[in-house]
Amino acid sequence: MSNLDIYAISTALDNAARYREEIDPLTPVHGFNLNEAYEIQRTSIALRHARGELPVGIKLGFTSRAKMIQMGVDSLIWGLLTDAMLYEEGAVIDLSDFIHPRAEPEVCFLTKRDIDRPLTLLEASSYLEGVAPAIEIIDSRYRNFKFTLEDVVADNCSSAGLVIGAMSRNLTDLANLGVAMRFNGRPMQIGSTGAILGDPLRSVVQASRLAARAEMVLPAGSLIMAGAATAAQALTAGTHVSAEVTSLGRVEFYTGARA
Ligand code: OOG
Ligand code: MG
Repeated sequence: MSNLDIYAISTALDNAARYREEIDPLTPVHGFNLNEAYEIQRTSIALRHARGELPVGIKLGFTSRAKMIQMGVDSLIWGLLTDAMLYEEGAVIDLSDFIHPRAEPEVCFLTKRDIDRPLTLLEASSYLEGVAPAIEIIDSRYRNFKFTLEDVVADNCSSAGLVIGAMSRNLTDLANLGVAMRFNGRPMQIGSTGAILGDPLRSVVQASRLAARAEMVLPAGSLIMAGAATAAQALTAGTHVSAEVTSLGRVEFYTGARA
């Protein structure tokens, strides 16, 4: 048994997110393992729930090579989403809500049945209500976005913001759709949904396995962020940010000036 102070570490990460103050990576000092990192993640999200934030679903991270290479990390991870992370589509998002935010184009699923066991790829779509183009705003609480796998898991996989476009029921043929993220109309990241585990539906399969392993039921009506199709791009003030996924449509927001 380690005598790791899970609660103290969770509180430090929660405070870093709440007060937008970056911190040094924690593993060099505390040396926790992956299981402990997920325990820290759950404990720090419990602090948000205690303040009234509601669970809205989960996100997967490092489901694409582009992201693994950008961040120097090579395992699929997952984090917990709350309603406080949701921003309205088309909104002006104040960058002073964040430390050093980056945007990445994703697809987001909405579930229609409880996911309470590991699913196969064939059954995944029958658990889904719809799919939408989405932009995730990530904001590592660690200085310069530098972390180990355990650090980023403890930090709830850098989760900070979500902008989700209109849901479509077209859940077939998601495996090779064009993805383009534009800043002020200029293409910044171009890719394909195929970059997400070969088919973003596989993110639903992975989510079902991870939830089952954690003995967690993902209730009907949950969001599942499939993971970025491309590398993330740093956000600056005064930018119109859009992500377009062929046949699913476009999602957009604006960045407001820092205070
Ligand atoms: C971790 C989050 C990874 C994704 O879509 O791959 C992620 C990070 O890059 O800071 O959200
Ligand atoms: Mg992401």
